[in-house]
Amino acid sequence: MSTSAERTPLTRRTVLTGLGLGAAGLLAACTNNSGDHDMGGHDTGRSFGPPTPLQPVPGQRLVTATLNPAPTTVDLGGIQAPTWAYGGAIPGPVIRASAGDLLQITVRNGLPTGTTVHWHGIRLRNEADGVPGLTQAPIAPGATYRYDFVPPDPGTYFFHSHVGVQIDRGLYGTLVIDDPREPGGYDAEWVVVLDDWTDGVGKTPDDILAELVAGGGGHAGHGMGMGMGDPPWGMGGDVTYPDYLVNGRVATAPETFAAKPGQRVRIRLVNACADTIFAVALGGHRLTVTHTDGYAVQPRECGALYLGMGERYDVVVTLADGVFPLVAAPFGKLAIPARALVRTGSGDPPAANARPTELAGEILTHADLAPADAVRLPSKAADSVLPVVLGGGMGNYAWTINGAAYGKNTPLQLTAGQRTRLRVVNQSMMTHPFHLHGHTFALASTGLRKDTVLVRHMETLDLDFDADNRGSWMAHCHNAYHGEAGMMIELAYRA
Ligand SMILES: [Cu+2]
Repeated sequence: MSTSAERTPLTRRTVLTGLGLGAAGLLAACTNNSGDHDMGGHDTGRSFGPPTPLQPVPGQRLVTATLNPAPTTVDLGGIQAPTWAYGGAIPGPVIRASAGDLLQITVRNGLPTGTTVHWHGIRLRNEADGVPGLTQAPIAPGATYRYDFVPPDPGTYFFHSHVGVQIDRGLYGTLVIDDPREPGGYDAEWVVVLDDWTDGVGKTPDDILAELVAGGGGHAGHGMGMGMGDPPWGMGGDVTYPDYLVNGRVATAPETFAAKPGQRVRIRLVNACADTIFAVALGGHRLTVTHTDGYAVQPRECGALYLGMGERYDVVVTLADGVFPLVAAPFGKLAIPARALVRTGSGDPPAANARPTELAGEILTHADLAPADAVRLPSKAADSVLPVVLGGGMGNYAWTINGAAYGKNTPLQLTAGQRTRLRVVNQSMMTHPFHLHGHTFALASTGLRKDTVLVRHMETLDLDFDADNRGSWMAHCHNAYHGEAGMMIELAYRA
């Protein structure tokens, strides 16, 4: 095994395996060359040693947890779904720590294939970022790997597999980083995780990806184009799912949150979907948005908000008296919305397919928000501007950044210490949730701090960040199918 840190020249093999488990599996099916796809497409020509452990420094709190990704059968609410999950349930566990704590998270891989865990939104040390072929080799079946890192920023985050389209199984959970100095000001806190679901009840995510890549999305029968032209996001995803879930439950068997009228509740909303943007509302209530992607915003009231794949929003709501649906309506897809129920009094729940009137009004997007002053990126001119052109379409299911798929496109070069601007230009006809690893950015337009942002079709967004975290990082579309089909790029620091 080579210990060289040098880049290995890209070969056709590297490019193909760089597509990950699903596409590599497809390749194997076509060529009868099983290659290394069982390990999650890790053969990018780089080699990785074991993770470097960290020990707590004096005064630092140590938080440990264990994740057990394994095959299991989950109950979606009367629907049994064989799938892969952390600890036998979806969503996976909530891992909770405070900013500055040392986390040591042990992953015991009970899956029949390689896996990794990515700590989405956390500005962490590169080797703990969980990207196969870029920051580590996949964790082999039966093997154990420990992620040691210190989250610097409080907020609502989540974690998920970064191998292939494993995120579209049940391999996700929530990571809450508390701010010891935050006053709080609410009576209860709920974590609400949204998901689009097929595994075990419809096709597997790997089969869907293989069909999309082989046939072009328009011929794969996955509902391409539904909702085309709807504002503000254009087409509503590539995949039609049998079910949409709130905290792992279908709308006909929802989770019920109990509270008292007049209580103030903080709701941490996480979109763990592979392919679905949701509009979220709590019937009969106004929501006050307080954070997005962990960062405080200037509080903004709304009736409903959009939540893209990989995005998180925190809202505070003062509860009325009765039974109310907390609804997540898939954007641009014909489906029964996902929901939970909020019960503060007597009464019957609304019908499973009821749509709160709030969803018919204005729906908030990131463009309606401004950052809290305390989290603004210090004002500074960009030292470098790097183009990130999102391209491709459903026709041949080729999704690209800067004109080529991941592995064929040229890594973006960062210079340590520079204020860097990513000029994200969406030249495709779909909205893409653009996600940056290892750093968080400020939208140049508003200063809003985020790590994942919805970029509308034909829109340009300038995203500013300080290149202050050395390593090899990924930036990609958080539509799992787009990412695996090539809409990813590496960010590399100059020596
Ligand atoms: Cu995309």
